[in-house]
Amino acid sequence: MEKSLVLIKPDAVEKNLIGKIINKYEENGLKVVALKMETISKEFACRHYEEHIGKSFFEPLIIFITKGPLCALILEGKNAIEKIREINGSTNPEEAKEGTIRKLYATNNRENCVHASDSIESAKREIKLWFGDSNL
Ligand code: 3AN
Repeated sequence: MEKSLVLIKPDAVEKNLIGKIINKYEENGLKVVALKMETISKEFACRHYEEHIGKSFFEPLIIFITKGPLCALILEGKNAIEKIREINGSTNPEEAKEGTIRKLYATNNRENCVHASDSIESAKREIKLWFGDSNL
């Protein structure tokens, strides 16, 4: 069993897509084991996206991710990290496969509805950051 940190980003919350997105994960056998809704601070957003500090898209990314409420979840399942990234689709919705969340609902490569941990190491770091040690 593996755990991953997923964010349903402010664009998706704004478009009333929380239910549809969680349904995609659940119907693929993933279990929601923690969930909360929050508007995060710029400081917290910088910690979440620390690997992107200095990149050209960093500043607008921080403005976007802090602009309204988002939904943070821990999902658990077999091969969860890889499975969730397949369900989400490519960062750029134009390149995302048919049926993926980003193909269905994303606007562009910034406003792309969802985030998911990309490795076991980043899942551990992100779960600890968002939900604390006891949820690892
Ligand atoms: P992913 O979320 O698909 O793993 P990352 O980790 O490379 O993508 O990027 C983190 C976030 O930064 C993306 N989800 C997206 O919102 C934003 N982002 C990535 N690349 C770009 C880009 N070229 N232009 C604008 N925003 C980007």
